[in-house]
Amino acid sequence: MTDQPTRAGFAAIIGAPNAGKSTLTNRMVGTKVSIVTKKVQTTRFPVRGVAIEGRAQIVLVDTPGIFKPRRRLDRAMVRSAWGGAEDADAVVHLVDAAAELAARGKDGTGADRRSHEDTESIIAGLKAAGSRAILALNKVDLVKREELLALTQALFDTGVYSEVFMVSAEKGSGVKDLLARLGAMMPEGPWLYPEDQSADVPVRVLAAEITREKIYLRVHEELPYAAAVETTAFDEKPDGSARIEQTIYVERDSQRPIVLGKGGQTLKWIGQKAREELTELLDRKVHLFLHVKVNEKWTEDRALYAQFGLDFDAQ
Ligand SMILES: Nc1nc2c(ncn2[C@@H]2O[C@H](COP(=O)(O)OP(=O)(O)OP(=O)(O)O)[C@@H](O)[C@H]2O)c(=O)[nH]1
Ligand SMILES: [Mg+2]
Repeated sequence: MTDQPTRAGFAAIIGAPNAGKSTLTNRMVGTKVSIVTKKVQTTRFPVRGVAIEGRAQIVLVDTPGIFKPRRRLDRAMVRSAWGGAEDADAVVHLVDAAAELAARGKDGTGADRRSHEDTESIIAGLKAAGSRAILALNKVDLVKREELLALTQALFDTGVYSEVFMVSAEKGSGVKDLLARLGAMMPEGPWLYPEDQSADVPVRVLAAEITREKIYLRVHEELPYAAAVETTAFDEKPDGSARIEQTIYVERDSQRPIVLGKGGQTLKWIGQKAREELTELLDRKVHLFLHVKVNEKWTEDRALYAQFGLDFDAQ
């Protein structure tokens, strides 16, 4: 064992929105590094999580979903996802097998068809790049084994995949095998991060993401895709606790009362849930202060893009 060389590299996870990329990343890292919701387009910028597999360190790059972009933020997100794939030693194309099967059958919903179209466009992108990816069929806990065979064959026939894995990111099945394969694909070399580091996301950004997840969980029906969270202050107090201030940006006046809720109850819930998770993450007492601001132009704010490492001018 000890005479085996160490390995380290990057594995990008790309796929349509909602395929389960963040769930898979968290599962492989063994702790939560990226937020997960039922909503599409949850992840907005590449998030690095660090997984260890024997002597290999695999830096997983969880990327935003790839879809047909319309707005500036969409374009920046999709660009960053492809950027993550270009720089990687291995690319995993994660496909929601349940949505894909439904879209190919009779009972597919609009969401299934959109997922299918996005998957097709990713295949076209991989073809154009001339790269080979690992196909990972996700959510196999929701589908019948025998249905997977035909789907695997159809996808494999596109010629853009080197191999296929069947996984359930949520339940964990098949994930170990995929991780072992990724470990073997990493180039020989020293590890890129200290052994005990599991994420490479600035803590201010991670703190803002946690609050955004709680907003999505609570008001995802009423507030489609319109909120951003910025950590404006992060101070250590003499007693060892952390004092965090965050601003929640919404696009319209009418969205403010949605986030606040009756008598401020919704915002209180969001703050409480976020604080609980931050307390665990930071392993210390947390004082969290949330402000809600209307900023019609937050999706046109260059500085906010820079904070998340997104390209404001992506085409
Ligand atoms: N049943 C089942 N659900 C899953 C599985 N993996 C993920 N999900 C669910 O799928 C939804 C989307 O998961 P995410 O991990 O946020 O998906 P994503 O690909 O990161 O989505 P975006 O960031 O929006 O592109 C969540 O509700 C997950 O709980 C799985 O293996 N089985
Ligand atoms: Mg995600």
